Amino acid sequence: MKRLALLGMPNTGKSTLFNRLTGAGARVGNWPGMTVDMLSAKVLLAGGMVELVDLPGIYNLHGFSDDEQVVRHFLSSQPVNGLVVILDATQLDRQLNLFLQLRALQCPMTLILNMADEARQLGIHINQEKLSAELGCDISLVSAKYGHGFEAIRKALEHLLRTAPQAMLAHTEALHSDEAIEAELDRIVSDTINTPVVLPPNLTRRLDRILLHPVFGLPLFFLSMFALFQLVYGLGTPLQNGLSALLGYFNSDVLTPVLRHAPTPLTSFITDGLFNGIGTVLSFLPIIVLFFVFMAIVEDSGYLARAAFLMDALMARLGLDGRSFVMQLMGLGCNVPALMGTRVMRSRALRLLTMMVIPFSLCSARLQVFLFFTSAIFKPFAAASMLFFLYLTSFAMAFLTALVWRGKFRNHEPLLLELPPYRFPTTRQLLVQGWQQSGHFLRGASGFIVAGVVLIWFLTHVPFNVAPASPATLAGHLAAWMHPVFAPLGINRLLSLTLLFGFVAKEIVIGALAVIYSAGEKNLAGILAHQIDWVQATSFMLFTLIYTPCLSTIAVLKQESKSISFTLLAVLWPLGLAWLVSFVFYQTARSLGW
Ligand SMILES: Nc1nc2c(ncn2[C@@H]2O[C@H](COP(=O)(O)OP(=O)(O)OP(=O)(O)O)[C@@H](O)[C@H]2O)c(=O)[nH]1
Ligand SMILES: [Mg+2]
Repeated sequence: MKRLALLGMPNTGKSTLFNRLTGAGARVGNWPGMTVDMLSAKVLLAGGMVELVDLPGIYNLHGFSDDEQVVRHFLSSQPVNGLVVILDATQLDRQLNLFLQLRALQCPMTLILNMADEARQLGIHINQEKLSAELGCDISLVSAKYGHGFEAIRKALEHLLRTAPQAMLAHTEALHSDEAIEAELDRIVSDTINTPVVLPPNLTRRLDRILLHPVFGLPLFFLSMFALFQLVYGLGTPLQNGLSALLGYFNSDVLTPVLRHAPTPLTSFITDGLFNGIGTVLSFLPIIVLFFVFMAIVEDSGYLARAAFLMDALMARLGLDGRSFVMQLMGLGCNVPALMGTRVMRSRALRLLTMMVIPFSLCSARLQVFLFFTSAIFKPFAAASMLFFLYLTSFAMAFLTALVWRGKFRNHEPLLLELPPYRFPTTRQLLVQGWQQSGHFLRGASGFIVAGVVLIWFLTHVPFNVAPASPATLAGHLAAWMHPVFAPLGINRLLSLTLLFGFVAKEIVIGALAVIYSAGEKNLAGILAHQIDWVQATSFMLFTLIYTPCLSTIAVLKQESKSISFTLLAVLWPLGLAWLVSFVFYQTARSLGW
């Protein structure tokens, strides 16, 4: 199959274009370094299937951060029929440099100038014909986000495929002199691009005057994050209640009548195991979807890059930088992509230290556990405050970790960060991102949840002749064995079992509880409120927050660090910290008579 690769500087809209052309769901965001790995998809061009590859953005061909290596490795190991270079039409004076470097690779190529809408707004005029003649290459001026110019793109790609029948490897070692490129660049830019001397006062500059304010900038940022979370729960909770009521009807009016004549263990397996376990997890879906949609707004607006800028000074004191903070925010969705996002960091020490702190970020899987526990144990106002306290704790643990380990991972690289203009996501983008991310959450969760729920049902129901989840079951023995470790934390036997399963994935925790107590979501909350008090619940939540997020993060930690000893450290340190924090909290609370 023929293959075309999308190449360009970070944040030029490669993934947006890729998604539009192929219908794929690559992550898009107004943040240089959104894509850190290659992604490919097929598209029908000139009557044949063609593989299109979306690559991380690169500033030049000599870069040595891990995402830039991905590109170099791809070019030198995978034959391509042509390169599709995508540049930001508003920054051609800076970006054409990359095109000239790529041209030296002697692959057939076509050039796409994206962000035509922004260029027009800024009053930038590009003489396409002249530029095309100067560069000796087809040029299309498009707007990937709004779908303008796709006819031209398809024609250009088909033309590229016709002129390049043979797939070939790019010569990434090709020699070229940067100085010669600079001189050529200056001449081309002044001949073909007309930029107004005074840029019109645009929205970005006006907004930044407020949002990057030296004093109010940071409080404003935290205030908006706080408002965002309020909105997610405010909108999500009624939806969640609706969904769990629906699931309840399904259980009482469909499942129970259908299973009336089935043997008892089978009924128990299906209703107490599969249905309660999976249904309880499913009822959190509305909140998770909303959460991802709102995060997509934050990511796509460009506010994330501002957060990095605002937090940089503070993070530098911890041995991190502004980007580490942004990765932590991305980790609120899921830690795995956030860990991979650290590939944009060149300094290995900085990268490792950032990877140490990301797993403390309270991801959507843990959020689900806390939503459940706080609403079961606390009154509404206290529940919201508790949740907020857990978010604060997650940042406190991350900062503490950085402080403790910054001596081991010393970083000397200053932060150079581009602040992209503010952009407002289209509804289409929001829907696609919300759908993709939640789909990812569900797919990742579903396998684990079903397997975990089935396993827990067996452990808590075998042998069949004793009461489920009693000390005589397999689960009872396991819990007795773990008891000495968890008793000083006020975590009872059954809860300690869920922690064991939570090590695999936090999505399992609530499903596991539902199976252990043989109860659907509503009843489970009542049972829990009876069995444990708020001190025990808080101790359990603190432990859940701090210890290892899931097996997937461990796998990614290993893959990205390529070091077993680092991975061990990144697993054992939070485990120890979790125990210590819960211990101190529980013992202090009890000694105060709470
Ligand atoms: N105004 C405007 N914004 C666009 C256009 N195309 C993409 N964007 C926005 O530009 C930002 C970056 O888009 P991405 O597709 O993630 O860029 P990328 O080149 O894949 O970035 P990296 O993966 O970081 O290299 C997002 O906020 C997009 O919504 C466009 O034609 N016009
Ligand atoms: Mg991308």
